[in-house]
Amino acid sequence: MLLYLLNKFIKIFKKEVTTMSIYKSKMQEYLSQLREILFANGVSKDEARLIENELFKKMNDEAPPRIAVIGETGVGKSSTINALFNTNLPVHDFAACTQKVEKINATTANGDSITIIDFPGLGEGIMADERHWELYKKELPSVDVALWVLSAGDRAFGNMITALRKISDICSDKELSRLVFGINKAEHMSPEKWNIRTNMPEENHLNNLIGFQNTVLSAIREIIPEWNGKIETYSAHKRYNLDALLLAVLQTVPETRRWKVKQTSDVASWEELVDPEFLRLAKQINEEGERNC
Ligand SMILES: Nc1nc2c(ncn2[C@@H]2O[C@H](COP(=O)(O)OP(=O)(O)OP(=O)(O)O)[C@@H](O)[C@H]2O)c(=O)[nH]1
Ligand SMILES: [Mg+2]
Repeated sequence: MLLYLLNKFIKIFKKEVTTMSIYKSKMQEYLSQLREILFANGVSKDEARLIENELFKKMNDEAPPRIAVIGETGVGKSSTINALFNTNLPVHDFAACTQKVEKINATTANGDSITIIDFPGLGEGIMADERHWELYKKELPSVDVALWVLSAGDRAFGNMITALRKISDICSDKELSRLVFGINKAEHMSPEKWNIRTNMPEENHLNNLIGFQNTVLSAIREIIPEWNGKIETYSAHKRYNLDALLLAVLQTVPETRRWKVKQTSDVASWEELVDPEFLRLAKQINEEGERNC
């Protein structure tokens, strides 16, 4: 009976508590309800305390969310993980680098634990691809989110479309709904008008990034029409939009597992690469604008 109650409690709790921020208040609310149920069932105070401790242990022992990073070789999967989580995964400038699945226990800036799985890239060669697909098939069903990384401006959609078709064959609809797409190397988009002072694309560069993201979106929807997930354009090197990318990933963690992570993110900021004089001026203008409102 108690075990049944405990499991039921955990199930309801996880459904209701979708963010860490309401974790504590909800936990208190549920604990007092649980105590009442326990006392009504003749459980003593000491026994109730033991059950509460057991409950906390069970909740905290739950494995952290598992995020897979997938895509073609060289798009910057390992670099993205390094930029997001300050890890030191090997990166290669011209040869395929990651050859086996690397599991990393990382921590977000909020202190939440997360398991990141860096996959070998697709498109390295026929033999390597066969090996890598076996890994994808084995590991993908057990992840909470799969981040598919692409490279901005890469028009060779043929490989992506073949890979996406294959993914849609090996994954269930539920697994497909957990795909997030990240378009990396934003500064490499033509016409490469990256403003070094602001660490942001200039207008025509930004327009092309938006256009490219829409083209990718249409290609995805053609293969997985029911996919309604998130897509973000970013740069691992410039740290541009990394916070939006991490947020998109965390918000895709299934509801029953999301309570393990906060939905806000705080990653290495693009501001660190902005000209300090520009930043000071921008902040000043912003503050003046707020005062005048
Ligand atoms: N310009 C630019 N280059 C990047 C960016 N991110 C990664 N790169 C470069 O892209 C190349 C490949 O990066 P990796 O992180 O090794 O790519 P990967 O997808 O992990 O490659 P595999 O392990 O072979 O699958 C390296 O030369 C990186 O420096 C970025 O944001 N901008
Ligand atoms: Mg790699």
